[in-house]
Amino acid sequence: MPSASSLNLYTTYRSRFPDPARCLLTTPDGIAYTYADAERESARIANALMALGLARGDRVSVQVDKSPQALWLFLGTIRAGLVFHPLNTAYTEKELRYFLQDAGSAVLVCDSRRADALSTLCAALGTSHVFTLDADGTGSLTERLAGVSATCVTAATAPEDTAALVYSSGTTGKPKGIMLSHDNLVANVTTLVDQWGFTGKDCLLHALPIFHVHGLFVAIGCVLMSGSAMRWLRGFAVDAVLAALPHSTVMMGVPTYYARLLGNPAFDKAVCDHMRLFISGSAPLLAETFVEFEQRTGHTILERYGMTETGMNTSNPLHGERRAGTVGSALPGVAVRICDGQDRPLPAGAVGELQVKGINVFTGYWKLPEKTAADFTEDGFFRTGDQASRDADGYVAIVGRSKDMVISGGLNVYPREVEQLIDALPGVRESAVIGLPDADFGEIVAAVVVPVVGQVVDGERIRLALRQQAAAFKVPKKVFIVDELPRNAMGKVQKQALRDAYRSA
Ligand code: MCA
Repeated sequence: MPSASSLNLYTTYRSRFPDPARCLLTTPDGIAYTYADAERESARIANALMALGLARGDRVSVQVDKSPQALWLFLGTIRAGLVFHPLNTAYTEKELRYFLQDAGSAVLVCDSRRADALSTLCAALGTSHVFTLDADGTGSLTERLAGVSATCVTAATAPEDTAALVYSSGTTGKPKGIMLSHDNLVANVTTLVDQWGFTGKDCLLHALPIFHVHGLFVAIGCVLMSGSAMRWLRGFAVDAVLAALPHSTVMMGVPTYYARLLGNPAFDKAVCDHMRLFISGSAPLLAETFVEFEQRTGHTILERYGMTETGMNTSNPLHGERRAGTVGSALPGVAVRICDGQDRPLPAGAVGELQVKGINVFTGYWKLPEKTAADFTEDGFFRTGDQASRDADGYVAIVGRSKDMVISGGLNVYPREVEQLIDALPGVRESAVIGLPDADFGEIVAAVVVPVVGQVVDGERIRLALRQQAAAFKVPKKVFIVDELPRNAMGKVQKQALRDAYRSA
């Protein structure tokens, strides 16, 4: 039996489930799944995983397309007391090798098209179990569930036990595993449901991928914790969103979604008639988008701010003024401060590093205690690396980043990782990767490349070579070939000079 100090994310979701016959999700093909389906199918997956003889805390790595079965897999992994390790479907085999090895995965679930190549990789890495799960819900995982009991006792996990391991790249170019505990995820989603007014009457339009914090723990979490329903789209497509909006009440998205909707004249007040809330995050929402959206639909987008390490930290209010260019104020239970270089809090209006503290903040980087220690202050605040200011009313505005990072369409890209790949290509002496403004993605990744003297390199070839090694969202959309990079007196590449030079290229 669970002890008094146990807390499992699934059990918490389950405690808020409505009548089991209520609809949980409707697929793009119009197939409806109920809360009873979620309970039954996740139990079968939990039982099948436990039957493998895995130990509590073992990592289940998952690189699959969005499907209801993928959601049952997430829930089943949590119920079994295992650690869910979601992977972007865009990752190449080279990237997967790193993730599986670093995570020490016990299980990999992947698409059947990649099964042969990844089974060989897993055999080499010691990942004992490989299953397939395709977008249509078929695969060896589903076959394995035949005859497996549809009831299970959810594992009693401690609040600080890791529920999910989510990787994010870093300034050194090596992705880091972010350990999110049951406690972190429960605390954050409980706050969000309350702050954003989710009830069983809501229907969330879900177009996000489910391998990131935004689409999984925030969007699906709010639905499960409020007993509401969702309409699923496989990905973001304007026509499909326009068709789903009249049947939905809430939408969550990255700014690119809202910019693309505004690009279609059919997106107007009438199509949003049934909606109560549009939420934006994962990247800065341009004030122009906020204003145009309001003029076109009568809705003000609610912008909030979070990170994989912390879940959501601040939010504009459900009731009250939503201010363009701000991410709102600290969520209940989250302490937010703006500090100088010595971790001293600054007064209202001053720009400094945004630091956060609360149960929402992750327990640490996987196998990187020194990196974890360096990213927290002595008094336990997490250094976000974002530069921000807070006004006298508590509204926070993110004004820049101290980390060298590009956010493209809501996905973080670390230049160092891309530079290392480019620099290893034949004929390349060195490179600098920067973010350039883009109307669709917010920012795009661009590379400025210096060839070895006497050699010729071609931008398109560089893109093609990178495409073999890295997910497409990391591949520079633009490549500029130059004779040398601008450097300061210390020899450091002046990225701001490059951004200024190529801004309008
Ligand atoms: C796809 N591509 C991209 C991106 N996505 N390039 C740059 N940035 C991107 N975000 C590439 C593709 O690989 C392809 O390249 C080309 O662009 C078009 O591919 P397609 O599949 O058509 O992509 P898309 O439909 O245009 O996708 C753009 C998107 C998608 C809809 C904005 O990236 C998306 O859904 N982003 C959401 C990401 C998200 O969930 N972030 C949350 C992280 P090629 O032509 O070369 O093949 S969680 C987080 O940030 C924190 C916690 C928070 O606060 O939420």
